[in-house]
Amino acid sequence: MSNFTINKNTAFSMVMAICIYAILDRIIPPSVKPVFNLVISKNATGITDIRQQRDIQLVKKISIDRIDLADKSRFRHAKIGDIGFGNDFFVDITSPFTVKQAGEYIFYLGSDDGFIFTIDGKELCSWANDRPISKTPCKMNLNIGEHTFVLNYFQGYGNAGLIMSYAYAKDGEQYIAGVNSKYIEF
Ligand SMILES: [Ca+2]
Repeated sequence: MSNFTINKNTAFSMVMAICIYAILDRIIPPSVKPVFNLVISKNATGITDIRQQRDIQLVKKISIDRIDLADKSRFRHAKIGDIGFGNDFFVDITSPFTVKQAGEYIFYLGSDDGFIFTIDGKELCSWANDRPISKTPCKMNLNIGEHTFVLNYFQGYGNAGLIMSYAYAKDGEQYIAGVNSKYIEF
């Protein structure tokens, strides 16, 4: 016979503790470092072009640590979960960043569906319509100091996703937007 016994009260307390943990785990959203502020807007009509007239029904705002939102073929953060609206929504991100080494940079915009990428008011690249997730490289020479990028994105229907990374052209190593390096800080 074991000396270790669990009376009814202890067992009840343990079950309660597990239940409370499970409930809290479900109701408290996981938090990530708030680096980028996303404005996610549900459109009332189908979206087929990033530049089409918007007819916004509903807006939500969420902060995330990195632009790595293509989990399970959804507009989804690996830790926070689904953050889009399913179909027909726009996402707008405006963010400052600091360049630490002058030179040519390549920004890789992976999107399903379309996007427009702008730095310091200059539109660098875009994909107007729908597509399966694909990467578009966008190059720009940047001076040391503060800059601002704007990323506009839309999801029409079906699969969705958005990933942004960057590289210092001479180096070539790619970093996800939100990951600081010796080249850029967000
Ligand atoms: Ca899509």
